[in-house]
Amino acid sequence: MAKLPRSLCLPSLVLLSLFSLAISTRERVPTPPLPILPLPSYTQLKWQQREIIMFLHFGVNTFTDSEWGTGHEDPAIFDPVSLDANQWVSAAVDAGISLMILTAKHHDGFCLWPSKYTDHSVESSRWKGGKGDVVREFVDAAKARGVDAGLYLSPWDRHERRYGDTLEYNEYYLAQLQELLTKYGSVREIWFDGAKGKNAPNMTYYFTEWFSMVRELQSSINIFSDAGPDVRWIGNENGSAGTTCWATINSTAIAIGEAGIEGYLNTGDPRGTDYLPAECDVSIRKGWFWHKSQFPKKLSELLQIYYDSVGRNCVLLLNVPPNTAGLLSETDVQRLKELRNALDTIFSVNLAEKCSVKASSRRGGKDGGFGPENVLDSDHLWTYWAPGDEGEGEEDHWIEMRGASGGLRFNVVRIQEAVGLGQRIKRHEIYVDGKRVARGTTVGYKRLHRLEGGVVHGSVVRVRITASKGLPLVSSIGLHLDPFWRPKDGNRLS
Ligand code: OTN
Repeated sequence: MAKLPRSLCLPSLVLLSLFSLAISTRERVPTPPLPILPLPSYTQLKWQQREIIMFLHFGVNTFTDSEWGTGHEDPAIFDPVSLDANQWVSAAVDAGISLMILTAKHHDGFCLWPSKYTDHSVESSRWKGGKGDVVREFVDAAKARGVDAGLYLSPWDRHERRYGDTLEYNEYYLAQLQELLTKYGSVREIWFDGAKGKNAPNMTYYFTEWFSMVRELQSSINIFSDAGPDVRWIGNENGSAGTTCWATINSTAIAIGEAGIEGYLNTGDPRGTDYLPAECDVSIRKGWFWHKSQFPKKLSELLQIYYDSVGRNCVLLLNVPPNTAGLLSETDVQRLKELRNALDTIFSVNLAEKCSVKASSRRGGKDGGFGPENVLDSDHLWTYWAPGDEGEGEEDHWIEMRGASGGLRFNVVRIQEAVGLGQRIKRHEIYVDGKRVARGTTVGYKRLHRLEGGVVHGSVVRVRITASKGLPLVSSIGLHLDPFWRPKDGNRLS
């Protein structure tokens, strides 16, 4: 073999050793943990990060002071003379809401758009002389402010004479679905309500055909119904998820409109084969539609609902009903602003950010890229702490934040999982200076603990993961001070 000239020997040897070092180092860089199925889709993750979505129940019920219309209402009663969808959207934007869902047709069958398939619509109303289109004004106002639009199309229709004839009504319903999903631009959520009166004619809905049409016509949409396929119902209308709440569930065990599954919907299933996160729908008032005699919930109630929904791995679908003028009532708009201001006051400061952080172990060692410092950055999904595999089998994994001198004062702990790789944590505990201050089961996209004992003052906060499916992957931890929290017997802020 030809000998290398001396002048070339040294650089080549250096290069060779660097190359072999690179190879060996590369071999030491850990691969990310394998995902644990089932996993969320891109549209589900985008939906989950919205946290709060606005529901808008509006229609003939607004003018009859009722919740379920009979289907015999005279369209002439519909006349929201001051309707301004821009006002609805401004209220949503000011509340930090990025998606709004309008009831295009509720159970009474009255359509808020000039459907070609029925005269029971705005076209027969006094509003704008029958030339108006509420859906059009809604989607245009939303688009103008960069807010996404969703639509609700009630399967149950108390006006349509075809209802009860399975083939004819499904064809009618598909025709209306096609109108809404082809004429009004991008629709990001379609809402199939399973509500139906006890005496309603029995009929079969062609959900498979409905869903495939939705998929064909709207590429970035999430489909809501009790049983998904993208978003499930939480099983109640008071905005409260289970303290254990899995995004996973077996969709074969649930059906739209089925009674008796509310508990299963509320908690999900750790062995669920489908990733089907839950939406907690609740109204800012007592009713879904606007009633003159009603008023918005107190801020304290709405905050608790936020903790019991968004703080339990769900999305809050908060209904704000337009009134007979076609506007959101000022009291409701003001309450929404108070809610946003309160949430910003609580969560805009994370006391953990100034802490030093360590963990029971880390995947790939110091430079592996999966260290506990990842829970303090602004990415709540894709950067995360991963324990080392050597942690497998040990009684638990833990991550610890140590405050600067003077200690930490907080009454809320926020924990988030990297759910893009599957929801994993089954049980966890929180300690301050060695004393347990909270414990829980699931975490998911987000788990919020409002500490029962009120404000705690300490230096070392340890989050222990005492059971999980595979390795727990914690993407974010927050320590917050909620001045609105009034624990039953804990110490209060003021
Ligand atoms: O009177 N109801 O129909 C009713 C009362 C309490 C809770 C729910 C309902 S209907 C229920 O609404 C859900 C959304 O809030 C889902 O659409 C369910 O399918 C429907 O049955």
